[in-house]
Amino acid sequence: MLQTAPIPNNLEAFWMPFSANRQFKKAPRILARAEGMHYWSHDGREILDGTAGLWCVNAGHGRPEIAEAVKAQLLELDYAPAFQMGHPKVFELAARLAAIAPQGLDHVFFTNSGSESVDTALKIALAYHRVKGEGSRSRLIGRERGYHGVNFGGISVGGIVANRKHFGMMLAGVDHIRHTHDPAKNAFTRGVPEHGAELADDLERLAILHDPSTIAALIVEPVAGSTGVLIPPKGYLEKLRAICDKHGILLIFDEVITGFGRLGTPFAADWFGVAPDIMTTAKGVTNGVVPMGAVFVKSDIYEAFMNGPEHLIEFFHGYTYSGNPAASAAGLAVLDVYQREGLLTRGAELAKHWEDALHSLKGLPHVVDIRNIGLVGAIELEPIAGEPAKRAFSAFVKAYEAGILIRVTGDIIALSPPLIIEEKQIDQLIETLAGVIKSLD
Ligand code: PXG
Repeated sequence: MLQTAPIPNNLEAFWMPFSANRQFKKAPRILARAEGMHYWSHDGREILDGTAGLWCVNAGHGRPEIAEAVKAQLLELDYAPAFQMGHPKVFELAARLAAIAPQGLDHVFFTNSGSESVDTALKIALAYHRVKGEGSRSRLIGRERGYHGVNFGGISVGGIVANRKHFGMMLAGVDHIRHTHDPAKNAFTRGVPEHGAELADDLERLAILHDPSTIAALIVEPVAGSTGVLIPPKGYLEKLRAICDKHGILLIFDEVITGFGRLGTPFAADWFGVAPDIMTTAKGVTNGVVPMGAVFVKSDIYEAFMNGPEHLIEFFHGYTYSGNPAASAAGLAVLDVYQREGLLTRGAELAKHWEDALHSLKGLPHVVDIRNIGLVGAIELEPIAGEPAKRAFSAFVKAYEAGILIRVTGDIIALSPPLIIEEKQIDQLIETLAGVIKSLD
C-alpha cells in the first residue's frame, strides 16, 4: 500500500483551521497513510500517534470493519432526509448509545461535530426551561479555560481567550466560574488533585449574583482537554452537581474528549460517579472517521418537549446531516469494535503504566508540571521569557521529526493515544518525548 504522498503543488488556496498557515506552508507536514497506532508521513516515515488524531481515533486507524460498514451503507442507502423521515441505523445507533451512556441519559440528538453538540445542548437547556414554564432561566454559565468548540454558543460559554476575543459580543447573559488549575498546590499530582473542591462554590456565588431563577445551565468539561488537561479536584464535580440540584440548574458535561473510553470508563461521568442532565459527545462516536456528534439527554428533559398537538414539531432544531446513514453505520461498526475489544475500559488497565511513564519525565529541563488521568496526559513546560507557546511548538515540530505525534496548546504538551496502544508503545512515546524535551532551547 502507498506509504508516501506527494506534497501538493499548491498549498496556498487551503486556509488551514487552527494552524500556523505560514509556518506550515514553508515546511509542510503531510500525512499519507494510517494504520493501527501509526501514521506515515508524506516521505514514508512512521509516526507513532500519541494523540488519537485529534482525540478521536480511539480504536486506532484504518479499521477495515468500519470502512466496510460505511461502504456498504453508501451503496444501500446513501442519504435520507433527516427531518420528518428516518432510516433504520440511526434508531439502532441511538438505542445502542443510550444503552452504554451513564444512567438516565437515554435519548440522543445527533449532530455533526462537538461544536454543534454544544450549541445543541445549550439550546435544549434554554428551550427545556421555557417549555416547563420557566422562561426566565435564560443565563448560561461556563468556566474559565473551558473549550466547547467554535460556534457562537460554544465560544460564549467557553473560556479560552484567544478563541473569543476577535468575535464581538457573542451570546448575552453568559457568566463563567473559575477554572481549577492550581499548580502551587497540585503540581505533579498523579491523577485527581487533592486541592480545590471549594472552587465549585463559585457557582453558588454566581447563582446569588444573578439569582438562580435566571440560570438555565452550567456547562463544563469533566476533564478540561483543549486548554491543556486540567483534572478536576477531588469532590469538585460532586459539589457542582449539588449546587445545580439545589438551584434547578441543568448540568451539562461536555464529553467530546472524555467520552468513549478516554479515562478508562465509557464516559467521564462514570469515572467520577457524577451524572449530568445533558452530555455532549462527538469524536470517538465514529472513531473520527465520519463527522458525527451525539447529545444525550435525560428522559424527563425529552418528555418535557413531548406535549402539544402531535403533528407539530416539538424542538425547532436539527441539521441536514443529523444522524446521516454513513455516520450512523460508522457509529454502529465502531461500537462493535469498542465492545468486542473492550476498548471503553481498556484505559483503566493501562492507566498505571501510563502514569508511571509520564511522571518519569519529572526533572527534565523546563518541565514544571505533569498531569494524568486514564489515557490522558499533559506535560507543562516553562515558557521562554517573552515568547509564550514557542517552546512547546518547537517540541511539536521536533517530535514529529523524531517519529511521534503530540499536541501542544500554549506551552503544554497533551497526549491522548488511541486506546489500542500497547505498553511498549507507551514506553517508546515517552522515551522519544524525553529526548525531544532534553533537546529544547
Ligand atoms: N467540546 C470539547 C470539550 C472539545 O474538546 C469540541 C467541543 C468541539 O468539537 P469539534 O468537533 O467541533 O471540533 C471539542 C474539540 C486539542 C483539540 O488538541 C481539541 C478539540 C478539537 C481539536 C483539537 O486540544 N476539541
